[in-house]
Amino acid sequence: MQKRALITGITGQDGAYLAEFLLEKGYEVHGIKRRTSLFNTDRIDHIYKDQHEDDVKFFLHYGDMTDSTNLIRIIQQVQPDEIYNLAAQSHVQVSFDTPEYTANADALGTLRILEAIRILGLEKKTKFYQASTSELYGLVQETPQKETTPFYPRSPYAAAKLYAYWITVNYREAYGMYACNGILFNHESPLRGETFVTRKITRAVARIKLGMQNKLYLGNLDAKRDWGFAKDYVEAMWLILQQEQAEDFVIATGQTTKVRDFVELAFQEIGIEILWQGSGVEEKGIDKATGKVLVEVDPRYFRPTEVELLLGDPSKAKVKLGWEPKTTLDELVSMMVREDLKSAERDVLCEKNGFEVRQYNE
Ligand code: NDP
Ligand code: GDR
Repeated sequence: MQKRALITGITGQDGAYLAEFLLEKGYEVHGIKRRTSLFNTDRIDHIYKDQHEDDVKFFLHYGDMTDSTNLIRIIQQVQPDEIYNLAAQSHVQVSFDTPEYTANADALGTLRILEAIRILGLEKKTKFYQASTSELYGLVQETPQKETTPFYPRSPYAAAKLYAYWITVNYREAYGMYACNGILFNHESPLRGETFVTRKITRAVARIKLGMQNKLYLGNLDAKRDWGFAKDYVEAMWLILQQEQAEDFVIATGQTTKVRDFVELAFQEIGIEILWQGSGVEEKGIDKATGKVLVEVDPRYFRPTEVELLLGDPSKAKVKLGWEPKTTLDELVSMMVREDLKSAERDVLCEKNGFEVRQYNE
């Protein structure tokens, strides 16, 4: 029988890849999107069909994680076999500026969905996936980090996700629900939001190459992240919901890389070798061939409390889910720079023809 999935956060990076993945598996896919004043469906437009056509398998519903009445109504209407809760205010630095909203959407939003399942009596029908995060480890207590490593959140975002993690565990234990946490380490792609560090770097590299930007300003160059490819990671989300027992899993590559090394890899893609000069806020990344300063540190991007090192141990996922990452960091960087070069080329064409292009570079 055809399964029905409901994805919150369908317009985000992971929502788009997961929707594609589930449609390929033959699912009927429903997604919740927010009402915005401009279209926010760029990442899923290619899978959206006019609802009047035959054999439509992909549906969008207006909704918001802060509105329980709306979540209950959508879940009642869809009667999903699986819910993937990906919606969140997902930017760590922004969570310091909007801590209450972040807690509302990310922590209480998760509770609202779990309660909706319970209120509607769907505990035995609907499986629940929670998008948990390596940010839970924060000030790390053990390296590499695995399912049993203690948490120490370092941001309003991580503290909100901590609540979401535990309320998921609690509903599993209290009500026998099939509810799981995927503790996913950073995963990136050409669809990554432009203000996360990897995409900010690859986009800047492409724009510098085409003469549309002079410099890239970054914060902490020494932070280390375990970066994987988002498309590989959505498969793990699905696998987590296909097990006999509901359990929590770390999903990671098992490799960690400094932001500065990611910068070097991205510039290598366009044939530029970066040399580093100075230290701390004075540090600069210089083009070895021309001596031009291409990277500078801007303390605006420093966080009040930083997560310095993340390195995941995905052994449990390998053994129990048979999951392993397929894409290397080099392949990921190359793919992201290539895609950003294409969009920078489009921007150049637009500018040449008198159309304004977005200059926002945060
Ligand atoms: P994105 O920021 O790309 O997407 C977040 C999605 O949530 C968007 O669709 C956004 O809508 C939606 N959203 C935000 N607030 C609300 C709200 N109040 N009501 C309804 N929808 C809302 O995140 P990712 O795709 O990268 O991440 C998916 C999930 O996984 C998030 O929960 C994130 O915290 C978590 N995570 C991500 C990791 C990563 O490395 N990418 C690692 C570990 C966990 P809109 O498009 O309108 O903004
Ligand atoms: P993160 O991702 O905080 O790990 O959260 P992000 O890419 O924002 O930062 C990674 C590291 O890079 C450092 N950094 C910068 N970050 C940004 N955004 N902009 C900069 O200019 C910059 N310079 C240096 C940061 O300080 C940090 O150490 C992501 C999100 O997707 C979360 O939702 C998810 O839970 C975690 O990954 C796992």
